[in-house]
Amino acid sequence: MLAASIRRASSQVKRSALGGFRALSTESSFTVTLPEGTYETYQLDAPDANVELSKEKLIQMYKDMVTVRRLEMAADALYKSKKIRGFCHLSNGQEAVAVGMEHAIDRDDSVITSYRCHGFAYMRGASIKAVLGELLGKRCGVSYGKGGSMHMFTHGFYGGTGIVGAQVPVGAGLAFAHKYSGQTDKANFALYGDGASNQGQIFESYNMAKLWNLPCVFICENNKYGMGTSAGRSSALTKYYQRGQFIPGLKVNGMDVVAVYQASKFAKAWTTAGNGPLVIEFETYRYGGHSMSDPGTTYRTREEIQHMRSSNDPIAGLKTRLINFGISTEAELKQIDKEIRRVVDKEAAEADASAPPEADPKILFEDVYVPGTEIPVLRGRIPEENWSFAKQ
Ligand SMILES: Cc1ncc(C[n+]2csc(CCOP(=O)(O)OP(=O)(O)O)c2C)c(N)n1
Ligand SMILES: [Mg+2]
Repeated sequence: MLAASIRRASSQVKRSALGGFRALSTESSFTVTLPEGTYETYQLDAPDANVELSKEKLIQMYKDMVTVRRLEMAADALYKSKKIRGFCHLSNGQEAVAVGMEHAIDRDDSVITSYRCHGFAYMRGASIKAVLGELLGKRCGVSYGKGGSMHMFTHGFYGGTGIVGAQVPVGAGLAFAHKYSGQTDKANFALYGDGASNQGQIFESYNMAKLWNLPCVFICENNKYGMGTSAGRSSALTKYYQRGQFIPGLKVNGMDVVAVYQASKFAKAWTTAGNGPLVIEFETYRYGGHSMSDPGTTYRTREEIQHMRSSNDPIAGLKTRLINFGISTEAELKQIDKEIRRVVDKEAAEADASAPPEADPKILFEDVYVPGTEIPVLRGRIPEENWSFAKQ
């Protein structure tokens, strides 16, 4: 996978889409050639294996993946010190998906995913402090400390969904909203796991999205396990990119951030060109257990995890590329790692020191309705708990 070549593009001459020739102009522009085996297709022509990227973008992708990993490591430590409680699902190993995708799409595209959402929330614009603050149940959290690990939202990011698969029809609905409101250059990216992929609602969403030609990219993050169940034990067909039947599909090496970037860019262009939905399978791997209560080693071997870490790690993969092609030195990348660690530690400490939400019922009823659209009274469990918006 790391055999991909990055060639300095300054001296390169390339055929443009118009059929003429153009020299890539800047010294800092690179063409990454993705290795064979990066893609598998279903009723689709594969995206270009040559990916043009600036040096700055490649370095930013590296910084973003390191940040997401550090963020998850900080969450892990805070959980183990019992400052974070409840559900918490980390994405160590899967960073290339959130990072590569965000670099390829626009802020006004919509994204919705499962509970393994911290990296997406960060990439969609939530600060490190806001993500960790949310996990800590603090007022500075991205959902004001009321959502926790699975319920984070920012502009263009619709969660963070605890119910397996439930985000997929909502994603199709968001795609419908893009189309209905005439946002012809916007698409929805609806992510779900291999464990969600056999649910009826996934296929119902496929059907409606195809029927109505919606700009929806269905993305199966296949990390090989749904809790402790391996994909082959739950799915009659583990080629998740082929499961749209009447929807074309693309399987991508989800441990390669450049491949994820290129596939996401391709998907956005493809679906907003009026071709309807697309199914993508990002083949990836989570290093940790399903959640904090799962050591993650009872249904897979330590050797398997070690092998994925040492031969497929998305951060190490990009690091090798950056070094091999003279974009950064090992020492520069080490310095970046150190600085990111410092920033994450600082924001974690700030989030930890922040105040919890005020112990006042009004906090509970905030953000239930868009201001100005509230119903007069919201019923509580008992009449004494009824909340009158009208009286506020
Ligand atoms: C409707 C529903 N059924 C069961 C669960 C319990 N549950 C939580 S995560 C999970 C496995 C999902 O695996 P996958 O979709 O592969 O996502 P991953 O955890 O691998 O990211 C299950 C069964 C749930 N949250 N919602
Ligand atoms: Mg899974």
